[in-house]
Amino acid sequence: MSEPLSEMTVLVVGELNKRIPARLAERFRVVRVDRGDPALLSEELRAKVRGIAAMAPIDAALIDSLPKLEIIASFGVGYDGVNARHAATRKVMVTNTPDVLTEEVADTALGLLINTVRELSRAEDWLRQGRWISEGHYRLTPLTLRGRKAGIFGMGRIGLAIARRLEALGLSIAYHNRNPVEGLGYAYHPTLKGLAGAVDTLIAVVPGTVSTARAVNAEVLEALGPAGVFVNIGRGSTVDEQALARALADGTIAAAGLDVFADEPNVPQALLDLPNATLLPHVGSASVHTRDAMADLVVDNLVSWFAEGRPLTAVPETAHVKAG
Ligand code: NAP
Ligand code: 8YV
Repeated sequence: MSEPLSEMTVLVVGELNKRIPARLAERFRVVRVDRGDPALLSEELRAKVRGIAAMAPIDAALIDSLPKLEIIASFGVGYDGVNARHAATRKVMVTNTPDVLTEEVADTALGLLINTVRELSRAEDWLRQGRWISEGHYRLTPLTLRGRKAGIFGMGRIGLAIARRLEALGLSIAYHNRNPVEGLGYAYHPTLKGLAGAVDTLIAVVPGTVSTARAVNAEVLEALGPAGVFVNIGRGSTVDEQALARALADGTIAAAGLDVFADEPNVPQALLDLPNATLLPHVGSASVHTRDAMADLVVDNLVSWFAEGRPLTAVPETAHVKAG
C-alpha cells in the first residue's frame, strides 16, 4: 500500500520563497537543508526522501544518494542548476515554473531596455544629488528607442511576450532560435551573428545550456555595431562577459542592460566600472505576486505528482517519466 501524503518526506533545499515550506508542511513531512549536499543528511533520512523542492543546484550525487526520490520541483522556469538528464536516467521527474512568470519578466526586460537607452536611473540620481538645482537639466540622452530594430535571441514564451511589447512601442522585430516558430510573422535568422548584424538592439532570453554557453561573444557584439544595445534577461552564462565589457569600453557597442550574470551574485568589476552598463540583481520575476505564483506551482507539482501520479509542468528531459 502506498504511503499517505502526510508520511512522505519532502526535502526543501536552500532558501526558498516562504510559501513553499509553509504549504508543503500542510501536506507532507518537510525536512530542510542549506544546500544539496548528501553529507548534510543522515543515511536514515536519505532513505526516506521522496521529493525535493529547490532553487539551489541539484546534482547527480544528490540524486544518486536518495534511493526513493521520485520528483524534483525546481523554483524558476530556467532549471540549469538541476541535472535533469541524470534525473531522467534515474526515472526521477523534474518540474519547473513556466508561464506564471512570463509577463512579469517581459515587463522587467522592457524596463531594463528603456532604462539602458534613456538613462532613467542616472537621471534620478542627478535629481536626488541636487544637481538639477546646482547644474541644471540632466543631459539629453545620446540613445533613443525611436527607429530601433529589435532582435530577440530566444523567441520562446518570454521572448514572444517581449516582442509583443516592443511591437506596441513601434520597433521592428526579428529573432533567432534553433528552429523558426511556425506561423510567426517576425523575420527569422538562422544564426545569432546574422540576427545581430540585421538589428541594433539585441535581447537575449535563452536558457543556460551547453548550446547557449557564451553564445553572445566578440563576433556577435561586433556585428551588432556601434549604435548597438544589448539586453540580457535570460542567463549570464550565455554571454562572454569579458568580451562584452571590452565592447562597451571601446565603443564596439553603445550600451548594455543586464539582469543576469555568469557567477551571481558576483558581477565582474569590468562591468561595474562602465557607465554605459545598466545592471540589475536578477529581478526579472521578483514581485511578490509572481514569486507567489511560482511558489504555488512548485507545491502544486509535488501535490499533483503524489496525489494524482502526474506533474503539472514537467521539463522536456523528464516528460516521459511515469509515477510508480
Ligand atoms: P522557452 O519558452 O523554453 O524559450 C526558450 C527559447 O530559447 C526557445 O524559443 C528556444 O527555441 C530558444 N533556444 C534554446 N536554445 C537555443 C539555442 N541553442 N540557440 C538558439 N535559441 C535557443 O523559455 P522561457 O520561458 O521563454 O524562458 C527563457 C529563459 O529565460 C529561462 O530558461 C531562464 O533561463 C530565463 N529567465 C530569466 C528570468 C530572470 O529573472 N532574469 C526569469 C525567467 C526566465 P529553439 O528550441 O527553437 O532553439
Ligand atoms: C528566478 C529565473 O528568480 O525563472 C527563472 O529562470 O531566473 C527567475 O525567475 C530564479 O529562478 C530564482 O532565483
